Amino acid sequence: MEFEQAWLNYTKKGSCDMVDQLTYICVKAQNSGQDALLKSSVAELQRAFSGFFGRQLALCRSSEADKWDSKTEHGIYLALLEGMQPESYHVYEENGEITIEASDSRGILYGVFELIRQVQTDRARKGMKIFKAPAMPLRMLNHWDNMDGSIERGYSGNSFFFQNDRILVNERTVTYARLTASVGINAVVINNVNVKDAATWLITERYLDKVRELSDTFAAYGIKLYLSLNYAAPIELGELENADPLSEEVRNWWKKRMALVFDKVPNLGGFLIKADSEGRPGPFTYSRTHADGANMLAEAAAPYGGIIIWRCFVYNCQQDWRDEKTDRARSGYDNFIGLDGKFLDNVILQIKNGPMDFQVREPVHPLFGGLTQTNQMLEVQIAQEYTGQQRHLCYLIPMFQEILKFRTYVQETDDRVEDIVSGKTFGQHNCGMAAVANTGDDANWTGHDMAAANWYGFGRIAFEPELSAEEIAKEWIRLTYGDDKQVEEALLFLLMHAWEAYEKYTAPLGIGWMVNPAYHYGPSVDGYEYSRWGTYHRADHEGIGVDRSHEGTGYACLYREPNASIYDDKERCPDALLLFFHHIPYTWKLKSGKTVIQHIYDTHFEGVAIVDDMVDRFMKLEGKLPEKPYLRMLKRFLHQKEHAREWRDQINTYFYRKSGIPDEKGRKIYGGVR
Ligand code: GCV
Repeated sequence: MEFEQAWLNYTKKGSCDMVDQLTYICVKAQNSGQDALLKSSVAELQRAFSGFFGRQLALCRSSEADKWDSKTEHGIYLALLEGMQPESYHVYEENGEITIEASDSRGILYGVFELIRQVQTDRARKGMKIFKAPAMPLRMLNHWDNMDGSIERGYSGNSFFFQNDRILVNERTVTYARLTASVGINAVVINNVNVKDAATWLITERYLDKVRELSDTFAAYGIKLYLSLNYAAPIELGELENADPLSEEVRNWWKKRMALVFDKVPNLGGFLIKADSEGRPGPFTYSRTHADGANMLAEAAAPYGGIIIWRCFVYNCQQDWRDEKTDRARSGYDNFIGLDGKFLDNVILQIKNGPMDFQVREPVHPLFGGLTQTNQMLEVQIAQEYTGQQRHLCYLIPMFQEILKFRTYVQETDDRVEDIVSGKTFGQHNCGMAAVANTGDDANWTGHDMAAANWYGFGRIAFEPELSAEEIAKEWIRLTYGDDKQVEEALLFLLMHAWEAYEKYTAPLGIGWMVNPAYHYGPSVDGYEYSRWGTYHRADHEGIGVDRSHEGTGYACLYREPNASIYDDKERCPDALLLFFHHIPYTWKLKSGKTVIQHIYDTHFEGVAIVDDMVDRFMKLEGKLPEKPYLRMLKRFLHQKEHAREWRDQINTYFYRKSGIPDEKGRKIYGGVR
């Protein structure tokens, strides 16, 4: 399949004050010839400068630097030196020379991509001085790719890692690694957390040579490869009768398995595990805890520096909808809070941003701020499972930023989610942020061309959470489509209004879930209402919402103060989350002064109006954007325009019929109540 270069599109105009004198790249590091990362760094600079300026930069080792005439020629220096924080870099200009300094070659590579970004955005100026260090130690993508080539919740074609139970390593893999590394992502899980069939065999001789090849390809771009693991592998590989984490036989089995895997793939980062969740096996079968399961694996992986990332997405997916006391939102917290402090140091708990499942609006997961002695990672999803499936535009970086800035009150300062997952709050080094990936083998990688902004943006905020969503969006536009002001303005407007629009025309006020079951696309207000998944809105003719206050399921009380009291109180709870926390009459007045029902009608009309505006603005870019992406996007925007109406009309009609309360503005809502 053909593929494009996305934001590493070096054909666009860039500028650099010093470019006319720059003729060479000089590497100041021992054994630089053997360092794959330095080689990638040099190659990337050469590619970029030849793309931008048609200028071939020659490569020299430090000893040869003086062969260039220093009066007329200058170079870019890549220098490894002691004493800087891992992965950090300096990029600066002095006397016409550009230097990129770091203590490790990953830092050099990130510095190179920084310089390229500066050139692409016209900021590579005389006297520039940039110092950057990543906020989060682990910045990871989780691919949910299956070995048959399908992708669970994939919206941009098939897997480019797997096909017909084989691992693929090719040109596309290299470009993927370049794109991923260019935004500072340093870890990738290649296979679905639901590990079944052939994927269980990834840790066997059948695949390890190929896993090694892939891991080496990634390593050249500073990316550690991780695998998702089947907790029941000892049984499913036909070697043991059980997978009890406290059985000596099972523990030894894993020790031997890890020895083999790390021997074959020494650069492997570790494993991601979904256990006792949605039908996946886990320690519960043996009446053991998640800590027992995770620690068994961690002990086996520890001698090789392996990390075990254990997911907290654990809940009862066989719930009876009649049962109003059981609350899926509580389950992650209830399952893990009692285990705080019981995990080994090479275990990280991976926690979804909210307690449910990547809805357009959820409160922050209460395990953030709840756990104090356990390594933690934040899991977000850039695959837009519930946010338009990469057919609707939904730029998620503003949402991620809200989550990262959320104060947990676990201590007086440095208590935001961002502080916890950066390791600031508890001094941890095994922590970070993971995103469920949105890529596939479509030519543009992400189905919707503009969904690439989520991939780009995720990496950028995991590295530098202080960047604003707008700055990131601007960068992405500039890098991908060049410096046309009209293009920049229009695409920026689209990106910055997309989440707001999507939230407005879909499920209201934090309640979530009003989607078609199983494939999760499109409106179906009662789709999940009488199901076993624990995802209800409880609407009747008087009101809607789930009572999670102290009088209801008690979920609101899982937060630290003052969050708990705020969420628990209908009057103080933020409007955006009101129906998540409370069952509310349609006639209830929101802080905006509107009733709940009027808010529902208004936001649904507004959401559609924003999309109409977005599409109008987009269509003015005809002839300004390259034809192929323009036409691809146009198709999706026209679909979004129509589909947003479907959402609006189904939601509004549903609530009109339930409540019998007409729209005070008299707009068209589809009948039923006379
Ligand atoms: C990979 C949701 C998704 C599943 C996904 C699961 C998870 O339930 O719909 O496809 O499984 O989350 O995060 O494990």
